[in-house]
Amino acid sequence: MTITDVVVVGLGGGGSNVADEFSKRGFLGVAINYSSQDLGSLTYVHDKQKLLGSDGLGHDRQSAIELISEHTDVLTSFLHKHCERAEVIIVCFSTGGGSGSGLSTLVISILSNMYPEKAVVAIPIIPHNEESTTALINNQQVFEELSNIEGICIAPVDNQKAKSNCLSIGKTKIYNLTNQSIADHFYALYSYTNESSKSGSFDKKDFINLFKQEGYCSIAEVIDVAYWLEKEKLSLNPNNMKKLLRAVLNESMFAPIEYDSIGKAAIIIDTEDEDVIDNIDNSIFDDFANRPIDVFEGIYNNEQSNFLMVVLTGLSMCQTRLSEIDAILEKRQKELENLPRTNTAFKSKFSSLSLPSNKPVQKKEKMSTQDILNMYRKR
Ligand SMILES: Nc1nc2c(ncn2[C@@H]2O[C@H](COP(=O)(O)OP(=O)(O)OP(=O)(O)O)[C@@H](O)[C@H]2O)c(=O)[nH]1
Ligand SMILES: [Mg+2]
Repeated sequence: MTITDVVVVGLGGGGSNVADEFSKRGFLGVAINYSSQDLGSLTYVHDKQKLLGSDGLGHDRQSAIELISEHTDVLTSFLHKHCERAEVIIVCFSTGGGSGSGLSTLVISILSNMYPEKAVVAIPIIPHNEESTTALINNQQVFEELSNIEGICIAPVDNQKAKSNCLSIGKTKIYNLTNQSIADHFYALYSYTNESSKSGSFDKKDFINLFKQEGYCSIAEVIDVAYWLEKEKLSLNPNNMKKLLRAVLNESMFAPIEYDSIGKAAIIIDTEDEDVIDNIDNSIFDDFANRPIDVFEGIYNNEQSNFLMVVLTGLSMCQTRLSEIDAILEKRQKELENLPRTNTAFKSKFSSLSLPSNKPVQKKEKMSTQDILNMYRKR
């Protein structure tokens, strides 16, 4: 059965690929794009909207807005059709391209204006450090625009994380790994809202309230707590669980977080090992400047599981990551300034050389296709 209380809207190529992964896991997912090829490559989304005016925008995010200005009702009625019944609306897009990046803040503003009572979660995908200057500039523009929209939750995914974690694998695999990992996190969290527990359940209202929090979001998921502790050479105690959380956040697909404020948090613990449960308490938030205003807990005792998930919302903007991109852009600007003026004129010393065998070309009368055809016709 399709999950309809959480709807995922994918914008542009990258964003729609993420929406496709959500749909594969049972969420209602839809895609919006200028490119029919990109839309054609999706397998699981429930509906697609091709926008008119162009077939892809070649990283020009400004024209996404200009082109949509003639057809805004197409966009709003598509959004209304799919988001009306949802409680949480997730909007995925890459910030570096043209279509998704250009449409993103418009779509998010339309949605939060149309549904002030719903949780709107933006998932912007930040380009990695080696990407084009245009991609990096587009990213900075999107984050400036996002910071002017009130009341939304922003979970920034960072392609640089996957690139640094898996140095030897190609671009497509990096994208797939990242997309799957985002959808897996949300699916795992959502799935717990259907499970009951004597020790405290994380229910659907908790899920919704968690994402209604304004600010930035990150998710740390530990499939096997014992394995991670061993890997980090840590024994089981509350202080080390805090270190574990920090290490897992560092390795996640999400952009590096800031520790200067936190709004809400969810802690899901699923293990039969009571020691693990007893060693996780609110001291895991000691690294933050304040304690969360609300913590939603879900404690489950499924056999053979040793699972921990911590979701943080209401964090500060990912300043460190955005400043890093500013520094790269500054360096590239200096490189451009020091470049000699691009020379496009070419003059060869030999362009008018006449070879001995060169006979002047005799001007021939142009033949019609019928004449050529006649030459080959059987007489
Ligand atoms: N994680 C992830 N990143 C992607 C994926 N596809 C593209 N990207 C990133 O997105 C950027 C390119 O944006 P796209 O989403 O392809 O662009 P678009 O929104 O379709 O816009 P145009 O094609 O320029 O009109 C690149 O900088 C990549 O960093 C994907 O499937 N997963
Ligand atoms: Mg595209």
